[in-house]
Amino acid sequence: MTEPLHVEQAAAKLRDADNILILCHKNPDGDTIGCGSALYDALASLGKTAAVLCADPIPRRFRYTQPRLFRGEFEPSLVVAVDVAGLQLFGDTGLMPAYSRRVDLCIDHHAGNNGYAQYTLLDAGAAATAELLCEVIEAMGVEIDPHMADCLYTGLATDTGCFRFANTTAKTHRIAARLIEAGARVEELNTILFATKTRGQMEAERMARSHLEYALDGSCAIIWLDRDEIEASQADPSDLEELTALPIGIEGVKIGLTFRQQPSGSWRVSIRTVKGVDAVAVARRLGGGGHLRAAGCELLGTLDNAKSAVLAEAKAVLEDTSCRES
Ligand SMILES: [Mn+2]
Repeated sequence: MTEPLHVEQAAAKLRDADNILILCHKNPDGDTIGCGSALYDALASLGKTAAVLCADPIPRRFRYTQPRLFRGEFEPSLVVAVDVAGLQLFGDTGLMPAYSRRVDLCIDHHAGNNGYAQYTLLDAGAAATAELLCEVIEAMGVEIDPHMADCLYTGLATDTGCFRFANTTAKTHRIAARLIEAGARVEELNTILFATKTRGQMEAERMARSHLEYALDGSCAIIWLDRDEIEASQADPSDLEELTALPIGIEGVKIGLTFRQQPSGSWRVSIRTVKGVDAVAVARRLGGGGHLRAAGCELLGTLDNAKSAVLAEAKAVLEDTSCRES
């Protein structure tokens, strides 16, 4: 069982420690990387030795966060995880397995966090771990400098889809305002994060759009990319995540499905839904999971079989939804 902490207690643990290792989740996003980099800076400003460890490379678009990466140069006395909801999300490459089983402190905002750390600071109402970490850093007595502000803003902006998703609260905006006052480069960051695509990403999008099809009387839209196309696009795997916003963005569509073939040949399915339609319910009986409006699963076999299996679940969920509405 993990022991829950509040912000001041988590800040005290960090202030009292030295040789601190910060762990991010695999397939790193802007929140985990932004938090890792900002926490490193905050600890370094207090004269502490610290470093960041992630099982996967840092995506190019986040390279400005410049996390100081761990290469085994010190023996950690405190291991802190940021934005990691469960042990399975650490990944198992490189040095990670040696540390992911002994996490002392977890700072997170996922309601499903399974309490793997000795101590946990969890606020499921926070839009991003960055929202929570901003308060922890201030409670540590550290003044947020412009680079920390950039990193924390990256976490807030990416987890809220640039302050558009339902998780965005008045507090999210108040924290963002503090970060802007501390020097976050809002225009530059939003251009990098939301208005720029790599050529690989554009190429993948072109191919995925060419496969667009509708099902279930137009209430469902599907795009897909097979392995050959993904490789031909030369897109970074993390760049393909944005494709999942395309089918659900079409007027009248209630369930958007994106099928991506994995190196093993299986199909990774991303399920996005409009408000009132439960994405997890579509994924659950296929062995997947996720959030209310964004879920996923992975299926073996041919694309046609995978599509039929998901569409059968989607149909059941839509029928169930319309029953409840009428
Ligand atoms: Mn997050």
